[in-house]
Amino acid sequence: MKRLLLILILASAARASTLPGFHVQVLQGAPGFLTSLAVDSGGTIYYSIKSGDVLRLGPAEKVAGTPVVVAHVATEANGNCGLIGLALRDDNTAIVHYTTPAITYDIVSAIDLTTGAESEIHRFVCDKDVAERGVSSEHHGGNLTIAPDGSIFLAIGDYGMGGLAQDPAWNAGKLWRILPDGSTVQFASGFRNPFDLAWDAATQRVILTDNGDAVDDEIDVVAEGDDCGWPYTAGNRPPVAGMRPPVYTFPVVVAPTGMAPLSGRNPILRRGYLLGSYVAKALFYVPDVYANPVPDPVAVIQNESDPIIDVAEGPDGSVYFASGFVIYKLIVPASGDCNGDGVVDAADISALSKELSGGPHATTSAHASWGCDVNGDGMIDARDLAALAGMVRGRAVRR
Ligand SMILES: [Ca+2]
Ligand SMILES: [Ca+2]
Ligand SMILES: [Ca+2]
Ligand SMILES: [Ca+2]
Repeated sequence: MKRLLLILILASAARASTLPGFHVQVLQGAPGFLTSLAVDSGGTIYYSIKSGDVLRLGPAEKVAGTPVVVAHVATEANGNCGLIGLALRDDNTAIVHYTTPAITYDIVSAIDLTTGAESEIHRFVCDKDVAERGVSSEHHGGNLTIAPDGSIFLAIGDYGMGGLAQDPAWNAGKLWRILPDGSTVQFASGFRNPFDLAWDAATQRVILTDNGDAVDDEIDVVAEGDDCGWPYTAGNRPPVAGMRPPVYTFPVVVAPTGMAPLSGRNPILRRGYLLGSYVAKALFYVPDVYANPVPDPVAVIQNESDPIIDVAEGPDGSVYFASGFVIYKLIVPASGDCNGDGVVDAADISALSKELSGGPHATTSAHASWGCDVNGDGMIDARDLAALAGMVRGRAVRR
């Protein structure tokens, strides 16, 4: 049975297509529907399962054995509800977001990863008029992110009732900041269903994706006090005065899921963001959300057999992502491996010369592998050729 499961997992990974030189390595299957993924400073993976378990998976470099359940929260998997978000505050504390079984509250709790003990931080009432009544399982947002000052950011979707996103009396359709003292601030409003977010401390902005109801999946750069427009406008629909338009609207429905900011530690995916997608079953790379216009996200992986739910960067720059059922590592091309065959040698010099025959261009529009960007500055140009020649000569001398 175990062997059959492994074969099925390997077979499904093999169906995905990646850009040249990128590879996908299966780490392990998840014992339930995975909703979020995080990596601690030692490379240990933590993840959440919709039905309420928080699991630990050894240092990712030597994954072995079975994942360990470190905690369970009182929730029920139901539609968009259950244990729907997890982030690490430090190596011993996860912050989780889940709904109560009757969908009466969205709860944010701290989980002690050694003892499994839960301490509630805040509960957002769902139906503000009659708490016991609860609300629909649609659109409760999901993942959280933690700012360097200890603030927790999370979004709660509109529960499938657009008007609530504009009603200041309801928690729905809002982006929340929970300060380290436990107080809450409504950071922004006008959202439909943002599943994940990141905090950019340098610009004091929240970067998030909002799932549209038509062809209007968005990337938003959100400042405190913004109204991001839902349900009065969305995507490329006419702007509404005073409402913050998205910085990017996907031209097709992708249903964005988890996202990860890149720290500069990965040799190829250095800056910007990685985004998962439910419908496109793709992992997108977004190099710069501040560019005007924001360039089209590039699918590093697409046609996965299952939706991609979350993505995270490890302490050494390794990228991990997960479908609802399997955790993977993304292997990027080595710097200098321009033809994407896994080695850096003289053949890459000819591949890079050929790549450059049409002139310098962005790494994201490489015909060959992104490893052609030898110095990792986002452009493939003559400086990369000089750097590669130096690398290949250096290796020949060492031999
Ligand atoms: Ca919007
Ligand atoms: Ca996430
Ligand atoms: Ca090569
Ligand atoms: Ca370059």
